[in-house]
Amino acid sequence: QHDPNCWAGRHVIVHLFEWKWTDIAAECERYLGPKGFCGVQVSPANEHRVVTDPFRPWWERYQPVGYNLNSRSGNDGEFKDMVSRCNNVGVRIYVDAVINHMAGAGMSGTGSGGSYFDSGSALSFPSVPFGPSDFNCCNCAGCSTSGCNIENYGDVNQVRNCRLVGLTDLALGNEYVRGKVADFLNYCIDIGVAGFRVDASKHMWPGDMQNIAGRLNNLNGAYFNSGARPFIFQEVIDLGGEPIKGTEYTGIGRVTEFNYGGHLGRAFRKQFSLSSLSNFGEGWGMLSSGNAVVFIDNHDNQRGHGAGGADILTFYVDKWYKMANAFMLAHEYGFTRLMSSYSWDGGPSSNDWIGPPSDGSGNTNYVPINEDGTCGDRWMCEHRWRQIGNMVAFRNAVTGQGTNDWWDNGNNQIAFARGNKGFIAINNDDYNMDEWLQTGLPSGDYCDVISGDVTENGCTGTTVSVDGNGFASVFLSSQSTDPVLAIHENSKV
Ligand code: LM2
Ligand code: CA
Repeated sequence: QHDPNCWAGRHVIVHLFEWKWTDIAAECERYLGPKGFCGVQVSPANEHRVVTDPFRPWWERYQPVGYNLNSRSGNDGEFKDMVSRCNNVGVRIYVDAVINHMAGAGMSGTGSGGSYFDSGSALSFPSVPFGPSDFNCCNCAGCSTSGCNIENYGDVNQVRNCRLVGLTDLALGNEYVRGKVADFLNYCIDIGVAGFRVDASKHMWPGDMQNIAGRLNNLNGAYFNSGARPFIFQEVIDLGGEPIKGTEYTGIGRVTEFNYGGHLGRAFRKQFSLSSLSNFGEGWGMLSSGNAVVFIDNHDNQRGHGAGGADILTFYVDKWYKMANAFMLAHEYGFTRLMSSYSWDGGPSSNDWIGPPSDGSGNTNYVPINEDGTCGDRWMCEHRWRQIGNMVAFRNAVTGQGTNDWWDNGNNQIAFARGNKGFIAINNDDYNMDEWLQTGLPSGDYCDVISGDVTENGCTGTTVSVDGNGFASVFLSSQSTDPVLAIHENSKV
């Protein structure tokens, strides 16, 4: 199902990567709700392996041990409290559903919820329970590689029936497995979640996913309209060149459009000019807008995991990152997701495994909020950067409007309007932008939400005067740390 079930007028979600449930609940109440966010993608909520070598990497959460809600982010009670508190302030929760596989093969131990598992030949996960017959066979007709692993992305059967990086691959064609997975997702739905980011969707047959989606309950009537269905967005990395296409999954729900962040990364890195973005979107061979979830970076490609990472912009290149996120939130295409990260030693190109800020035992730290609204410890909180967070209200204001009055200088200076609701200008050239441009907006004084905030005392940044014909003077110095200007109907002062 393609509708994210947002509160009316809300259109942006944020991935609070590795945050604890208690912190997310607080963030909904103190920031996300007031700023008009639609929702939060949370890290996997179910029991997972506790990996000690390397020490407590973030990726341990992509190795399920069971479907109880005891994870590094908190326990079942904390999860329920978060879902209710977030829903109460109009912020939805989307769970990262890891259902293609269980833990990496050849391990045994105790998971984050205390459950025993053995992913060796016993293939035993008693917490669910899953046993050997619940996994895809290997060295068999289904998966013919000798090591049971995916070796060739050109072979559809391998990609879906063999093991992704050694992760024990569930037989999602089996009635029993489908039932257990659906029970897990329904448990989350009944608590009040609004939908799922479906991990590793490329590695599951669309028919299996369709079957499981059909087993899902309607959303919880305490928070959602009666009959509302869970939002499903599927993680399929389709950069072309492989037989599996994102469009195989669009009948079930939305699909992550990985080309989007790649294109914008290359554009802002000046591999081609911003002016060529005038027809950005479906014309670029990407999914249709209603099928796409778009983002500048995600937890994988910001650290070189997954595919297509080289051109991706992250908080490590903050100037371009802010510019690209502003473009994304101003632009019509797709359903938008922001990334909220933590920094790590050696980043961005080394120590890609390092887990969230934590104590010596690997317990995740809470997220301290500084006086100025930024976050402490190593939490980056890109979603709280003024230049990004303020664009959420821009997108909420302009959603439903077309794009008009596109202007560019043939190079890296662009501007466009969204109906009569919002206007943005961006200068990525190394000379100033100084133009008299049509904003589409009614006459008045508007606060540029990139350089400042609208407060009771007016605008703390640049005020832009729009004349009776909709024109305004736009000056963006190439020396500015934020060569972007954005005004919208709700930033009128
Ligand atoms: C995803 N989407 O499809 C996630 O976004 C991605 O982060 C997950 O991989 C992947 N699919 C599987 O859920 C991550 C990480 C891998 C890591 C796995 C499992 O990118 O590096 O693999 O989670 O934790 C790790 C080791 C790998 C090892 C594997 C199995 O890095 O070397 O392979 O565990 O033990 C033998
Ligand atoms: Ca599979």
